[in-house]
Amino acid sequence: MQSRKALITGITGQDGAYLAKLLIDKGYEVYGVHARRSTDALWRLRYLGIEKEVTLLGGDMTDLPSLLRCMEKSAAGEVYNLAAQSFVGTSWEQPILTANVTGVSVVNMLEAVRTVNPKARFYQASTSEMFGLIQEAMQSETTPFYPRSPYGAAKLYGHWMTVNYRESFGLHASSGILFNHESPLRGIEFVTRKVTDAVARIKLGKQKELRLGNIDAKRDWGFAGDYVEAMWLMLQQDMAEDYVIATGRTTTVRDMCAIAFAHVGLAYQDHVVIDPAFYRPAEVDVLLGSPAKAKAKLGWEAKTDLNTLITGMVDADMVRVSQD
Ligand code: NAP
Ligand code: F7E
Repeated sequence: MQSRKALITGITGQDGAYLAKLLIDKGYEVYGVHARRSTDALWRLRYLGIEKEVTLLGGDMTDLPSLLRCMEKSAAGEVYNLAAQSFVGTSWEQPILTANVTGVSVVNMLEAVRTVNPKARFYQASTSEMFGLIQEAMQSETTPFYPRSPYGAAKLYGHWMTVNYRESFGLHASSGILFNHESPLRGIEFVTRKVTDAVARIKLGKQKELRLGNIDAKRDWGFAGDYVEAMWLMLQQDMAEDYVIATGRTTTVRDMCAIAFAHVGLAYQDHVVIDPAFYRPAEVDVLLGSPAKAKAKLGWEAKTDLNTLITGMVDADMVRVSQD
């Protein structure tokens, strides 16, 4: 039997690496769009032991011809569009780049699919940041959107264009509205990893304090490894649809910190310093997702609780920091 072929944009990111591993384990031939960088971007693929098992194709999300070539060379039947400028804080500093890479580029990928293989199934990495200033206490697929950052607004454009290409051209295009998901492979600028890395450094005597912004913000945090399974499940359905992927529980940054510090016998109050430099121009105060549709239609639910997630990230950072 011929192996199934998948193309992942953003393969060097947190989700791209976990998704590539999942697909390889399922017997897929995995291709990734790889934007040239002057520094090493392959550390996550190496961490998961799959650097040699994926085929990287040169390309950039803002360069349609390169995406057309990636579609042709890979002959992919499933396309997972994960590439983005994904850090909310940076989106106020680089709003135009964020609009191009996170928003308009979704249409580049949709056009590449439509041109080269309109039968390919397409996944768009949408986000709970589209709910922003929440319009319902628990956000679901029918909750109105109200983005609060250039990132959220760019993602909302990509989301609606995915819906539009499904309705206009009949593409099998699904949008996963994923709430925050974390792992030891999370970028260091995001709050969970910033905390777990700092906890390890403080415990090992390499750092004294941790400077944070709004620790009263609440997020619905899950494990990235669980969430990539939901992406794959969406593309196995007969009908393309949009799904919220979340745990259904929300926690403050403060309580997440407490878990991380307590794991190594420390109290967060002794080390966390509030620094307004990390406040955002407009905050998303609370997010809480309803995974009811995903459970009913995909049979998906989050397997990893916050305590297991955060303590596992601290353990991984203890190993990393001790080898620095
Ligand atoms: P991430 O770690 O920041 O990865 C982003 C990926 O996009 C990287 O591989 C990056 O490549 C690539 N990329 C950036 N600009 C590019 C360009 N111009 N051309 C080609 N590739 C480019 O993000 P993540 O956490 O894995 O998230 C995956 C996707 O899900 C993103 O679209 C994100 O916005 C969305 N999302 C994430 C979450 C979450 O909680 N993690 C929740 C909802 C939605 P380099 O490594 O070379 O920079
Ligand atoms: O912030 C607060 C911050 O940067 C979480 C991305 O993957 O998830 C992510 O976006 C909260 C915010 O993630 C610091 O103000 C306090 O309220 O970890 P974060 P995010 O902004 O929720 C969504 C779903 C995505 O789609 C995005 O791509 O934590 N916070 N102090 C801080 N945040 C950071 N980064 N650093 C601080 O010092």
